[in-house]
Amino acid sequence: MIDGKKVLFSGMQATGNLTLGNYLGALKNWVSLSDEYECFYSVVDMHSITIRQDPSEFRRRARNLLTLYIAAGLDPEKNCIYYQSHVSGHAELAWILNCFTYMGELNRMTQFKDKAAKHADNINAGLFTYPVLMAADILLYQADVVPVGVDQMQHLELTRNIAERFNNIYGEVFTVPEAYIGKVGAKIMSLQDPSKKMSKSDENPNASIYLMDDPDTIMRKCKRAVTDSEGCICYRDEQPGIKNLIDIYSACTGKTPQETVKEFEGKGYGELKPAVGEAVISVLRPLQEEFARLSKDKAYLDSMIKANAEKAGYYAAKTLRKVQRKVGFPDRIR
Ligand code: ATP
Ligand code: LTN
Repeated sequence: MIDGKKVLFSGMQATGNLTLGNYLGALKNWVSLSDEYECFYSVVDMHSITIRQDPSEFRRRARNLLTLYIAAGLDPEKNCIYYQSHVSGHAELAWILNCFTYMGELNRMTQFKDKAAKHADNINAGLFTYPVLMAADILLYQADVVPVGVDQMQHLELTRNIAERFNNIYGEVFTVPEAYIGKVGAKIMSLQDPSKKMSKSDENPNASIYLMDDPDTIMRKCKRAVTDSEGCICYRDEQPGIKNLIDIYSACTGKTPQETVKEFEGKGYGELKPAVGEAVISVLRPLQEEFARLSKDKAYLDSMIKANAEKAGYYAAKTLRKVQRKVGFPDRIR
């Protein structure tokens, strides 16, 4: 608890260009949660170097991601928006938690197996202990809730196990966090293969709408979206392409899928697709404008980055000191 509010932690990696899936499934929910909770939203750049990055490109992407958090509506005066690498407590706690995590547990992580297969030439120790750094992120701020996609549930379960294990040995040190899985836009699928999720690492650019796509590109991608030959605008699993378009339209307009189906009753795909395009354009346009405006305001962004790194550092240090004392590290002489 901070000032009577429950604590929320989440983060995103600055790898690749953000998609509409990232926005509707994550960022948009973050904004809606920011009044209820004391929020920490991190650009988790330390996680990103588990895969080789080009330094200048990486720095640019991380800055863009942080700017996008704010452009999407997260007020940096209320929410702690910061770079993970600016708070050394993440690395320090991760080391301690490494000593409370078993090889067997990490061996079971499916994301590690997937990433190791994808990057067979660079299976580094960081990739293996990635979930421990993630646990440190969350536990450092004593987070009560963690909004994540279903793909991160295994890592969150591990975080809970590590927290409980530590608490069993040393007493109530960590808050054991709960996952928060959003309802709307929980999973946006690829426009080219609706059996796969829309993903920023997809090689086919037509499969994803990127947050920085211009209106013509968005419209073209929506019109080319893979559907079926049923000809009925119905919300059902047998028509995954249409179901996805209904989901996107609903998430962008604030309607329920049922309301959307009603709106398009008796109409054809030729009417649905451009309507989806328009709905997406009207959601992304203000986001892009705000992003462009903020990007130019270097002084403002820098001041927010500095202030929030200090704020995060304050809370991180509090937990870290407690943990260090519990494990028996000697007191500092002041
Ligand atoms: P990558 O392709 O690099 O694996 P990604 O696009 O799958 O990336 P992540 O960085 O893994 O995205 O996830 C960032 C956040 O966006 C997570 O909270 C995740 O659950 C959410 N997210 C990602 N893709 C989608 C999607 N298609 N629909 C809804 N939410 C998504
Ligand atoms: N592993 C997550 C990103 C991430 C995260 C976190 C999410 C790193 N640390 C802490 C929530 C809480 C991902 O790849 N989406």
